Amino acid sequence: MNKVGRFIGTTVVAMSCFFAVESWASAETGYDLWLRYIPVADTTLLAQYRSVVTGLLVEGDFETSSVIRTELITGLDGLLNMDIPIAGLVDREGLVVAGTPDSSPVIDDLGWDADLSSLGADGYLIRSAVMNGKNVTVIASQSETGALYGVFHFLRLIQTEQSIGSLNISDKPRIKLRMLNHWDDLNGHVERGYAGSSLWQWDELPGTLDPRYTDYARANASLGINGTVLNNVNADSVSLSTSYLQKTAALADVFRPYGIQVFLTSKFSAPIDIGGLNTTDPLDENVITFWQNKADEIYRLIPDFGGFLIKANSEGQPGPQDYGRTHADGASMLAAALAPHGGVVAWRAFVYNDTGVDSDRAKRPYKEFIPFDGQFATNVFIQAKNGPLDFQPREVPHPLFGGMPNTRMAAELQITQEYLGRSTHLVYLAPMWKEFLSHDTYAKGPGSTIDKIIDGSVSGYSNSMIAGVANIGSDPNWCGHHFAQANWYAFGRLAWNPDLTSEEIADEWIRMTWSNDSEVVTTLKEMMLPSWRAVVNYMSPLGLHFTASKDHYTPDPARRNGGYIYADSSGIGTDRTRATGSDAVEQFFSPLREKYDSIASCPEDYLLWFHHAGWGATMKSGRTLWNELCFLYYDGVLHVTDMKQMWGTLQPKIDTLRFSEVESKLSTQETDAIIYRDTCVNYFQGHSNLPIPSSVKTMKLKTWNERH
Ligand code: BDP
Repeated sequence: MNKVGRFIGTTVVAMSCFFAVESWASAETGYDLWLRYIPVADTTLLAQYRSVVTGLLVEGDFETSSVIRTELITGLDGLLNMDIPIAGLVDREGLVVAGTPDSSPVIDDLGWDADLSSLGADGYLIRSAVMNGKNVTVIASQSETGALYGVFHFLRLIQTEQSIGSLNISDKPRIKLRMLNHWDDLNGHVERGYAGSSLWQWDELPGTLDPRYTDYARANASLGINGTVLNNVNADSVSLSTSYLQKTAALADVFRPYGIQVFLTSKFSAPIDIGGLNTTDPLDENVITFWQNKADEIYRLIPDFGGFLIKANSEGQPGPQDYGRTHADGASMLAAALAPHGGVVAWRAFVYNDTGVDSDRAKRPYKEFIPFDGQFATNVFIQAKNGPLDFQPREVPHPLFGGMPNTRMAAELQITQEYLGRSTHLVYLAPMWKEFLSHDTYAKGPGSTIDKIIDGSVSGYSNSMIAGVANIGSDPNWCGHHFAQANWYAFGRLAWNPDLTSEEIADEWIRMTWSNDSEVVTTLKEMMLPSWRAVVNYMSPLGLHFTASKDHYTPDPARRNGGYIYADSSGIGTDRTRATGSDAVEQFFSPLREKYDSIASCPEDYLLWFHHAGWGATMKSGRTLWNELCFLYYDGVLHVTDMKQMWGTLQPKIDTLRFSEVESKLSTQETDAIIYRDTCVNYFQGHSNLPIPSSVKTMKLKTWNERH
């Protein structure tokens, strides 16, 4: 049994005999994620690693020191396929020494304090060094959590078969709060969850702690994720009742040694729902007192509680506007209750009530929030989705990023594939997030990219936050689709370092999750890297949006033709131009505003987001718009067929269960992608009255790179 077998889900461990667990583990269910720690396959490298690593020295008796020790033992025993001895002092060549100057006298003796302090609490150094005349590898940080991050980095080097002979690595996160948002209801249902039920067993808490909580924390810590919102943004006030806070405190105790803070959503009407008041007006004295008392109670139970995530006056949720107050009034009141304890408020900007704000929904969040720029307390983040609508397969970046220079802006990305094929379609989301993070808003001139807005550097803020709506559930493989794990992974890695490329992240993830075999690595990259473009193409290319039915999975372009698609006999797309449309372009800074406004300069990926373009318009490829649309829909499906074939070639190199599970998902994806394509193309054809070009129908299966 591989070493990580001991982390296998409790329920199964509890219910099964040893052999059942053994076969489940050896069948590789995907439970181990990217932390499989199987022996290094390359024997030359294995010998080298064994000569560099001969033992461990982890001083310190903090809870996190013990996590570090366990992780290093589990990881190195597994990867090097030997029992790694634990040393009490530097007594031989080849020790791995991990910790902080505070917890480890030998690290303290190195005198690295200046270097460590420049890396902040979460940053770390990994260096090959000499101690007492012996060659050692030191993983050091100012904080135990930072040292744990360094340990995961070190293990990753071995997992991905890199050299560890002469290391001089320093790393630190760009963004301070790297959060998962769980949209989990208290009854176990996960809103937009496609991987089973919630991980949190509220009925059993606080008495029973599913060891899966520890594995969850461990996986997150391996990526540097340091915060988790446990419950749904469509909140239930019961989560703030004393008995539920005790349950949350038990989870916080499990997560703390892994450097993870817990947060909760709170319903704005909690003072009425559980406080016995008849108002929730944020300026009402009793309401203010309710929240202060609630905050005091929470911090008595959870001293490092992170804060609240709030969805207010959105999709029927209560909020300050119900009392004629503003987002700033609501957020400030909650922020004041949390401030004495060091907590923060993430106030969501996902609002689109049509109360005379604007007839174009895409313009509403911006118009609703812009007036309050500069009015939010320093412990408030405005958390906006990547685009102004709602996690569409591709969105134009949200104009609020850059639009609110005097506000701490947090980005909300969606890891769960609500509109992107749920856990059925293989879609690697890093390229989408990279497009968003590297988008230049021009807010303060060129270079005002969204990653620099979120990390606080554009406005000079030290506090910063990024959130990902989790795709995690109780399924054995956590995410429903083995490849959906890559999106959890990619989110965490980008939250730590937005400069990493999609390819670098895919490379790491593939090597750790599947194999270091070069054919596997190359093939899986060819599958994954274009997969987001492919799904955009077979669902809603060229800036189309809201082509899905109410279930957000099956196609139904007719449903929102009136509101967002606007296909008619003259053309297709939403007119958001200045002269003839909703003028959504004015929410962007120059030169983007002009670029988007003109059909000639608008990027084709956003064309139908901003323009109602004629069917005969000429595209960069030389095709007409109609022909291009058909090409893209067919092209998207071809990539899925291509992925199926590529996956098939890897059968001899992939473990049985995971191979067949992915194979079956790819077949469904292909069937459903064809349905999506045909439904959309046929519907649009009813408006264009043009034939689907035969060249498109007979396009040959070639790899993505050859077709483009
Ligand atoms: C939409 C989801 C809905 C969420 C909402 C939100 O369909 O389930 O509650 O976003 O973000 O995308 O609040």
